[in-house]
Amino acid sequence: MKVALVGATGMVGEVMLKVLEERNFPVTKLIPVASEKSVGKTIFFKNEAIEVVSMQEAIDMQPHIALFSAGGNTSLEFAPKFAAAGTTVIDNSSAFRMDADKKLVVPEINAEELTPEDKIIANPNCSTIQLVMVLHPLNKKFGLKRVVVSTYQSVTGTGKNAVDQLNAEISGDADAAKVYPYEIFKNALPHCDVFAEDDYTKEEIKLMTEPKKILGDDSFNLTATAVRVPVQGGHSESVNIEFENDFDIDEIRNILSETPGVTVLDDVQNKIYPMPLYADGKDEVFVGRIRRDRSQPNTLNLWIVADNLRKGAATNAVQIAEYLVKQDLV
Ligand code: 2RA
Repeated sequence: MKVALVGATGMVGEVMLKVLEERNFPVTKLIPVASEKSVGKTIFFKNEAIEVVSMQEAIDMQPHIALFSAGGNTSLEFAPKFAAAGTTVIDNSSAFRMDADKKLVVPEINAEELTPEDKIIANPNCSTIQLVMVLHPLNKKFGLKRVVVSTYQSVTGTGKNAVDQLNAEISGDADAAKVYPYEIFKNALPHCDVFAEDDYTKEEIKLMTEPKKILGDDSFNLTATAVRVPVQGGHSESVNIEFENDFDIDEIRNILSETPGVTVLDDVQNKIYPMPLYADGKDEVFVGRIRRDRSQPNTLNLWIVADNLRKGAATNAVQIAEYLVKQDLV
């Protein structure tokens, strides 16, 4: 497979390279693509130094698959050009996620929707992916009525500059470059992405819309608050779920334990619960603190943690590519 990687020098792009190697994806030629200023730089893949090329050079090489993680504007401009040249694009930006004619895919949930005609496939937002991996099996069994999610999101979700800001603030560098409107160290910012309509942020709107498309179910209500915290290993989410039907806690645990890609870490007496410190570098979605919400019937509280750069972005995208290859869709 000829695989283009657009955004190869970014934080997610670097993880995509690592995941492609780890999973031994059948790459016959890797085509790293980055902004004009990075053309000519070298990246390493399978111990081989490969030169970064321009977008047009990559399109002209007609890759089978192009993995994009270079921002929405780049995706909007160049994903259609790759697709027109016959390449199947898997885009990690928000550019196409809610387009009616584009598929929004978490392979464990809805990969079977994919067809050879899907030339631009959207990779969901990181905080969405970990949420729906848990909601999907529970929705099938008990029916979702209302979901309230509060996130505690890693600075890695904003990119390298945000990680640099945090580390500079920790080391007391008064001149640290500011990515966020305030200091992030010793702080929590209820401000992920930009504010849109109704004083919700775009991150919260993604969390309130993408899950319904992925689950193929808009019968339930969903509200979200997204918060940035000085963490690097992954995103955490506190989730309150009201079901249409009652449930048994042990049955909840069993269902989640048997869900591919989900790992239950839930033994509070022994201080076992999901944490970004543990999730960092792993592909599983970890769930714990599973307990009944006694304030109302048929309602559950739980805690979900996942590495937002891996299952939240790079691994999910590569899993989509694996599905395309396995089903001969590319
Ligand atoms: C964030 N989910 O965490 C967004 C984009 N990666 O900032």
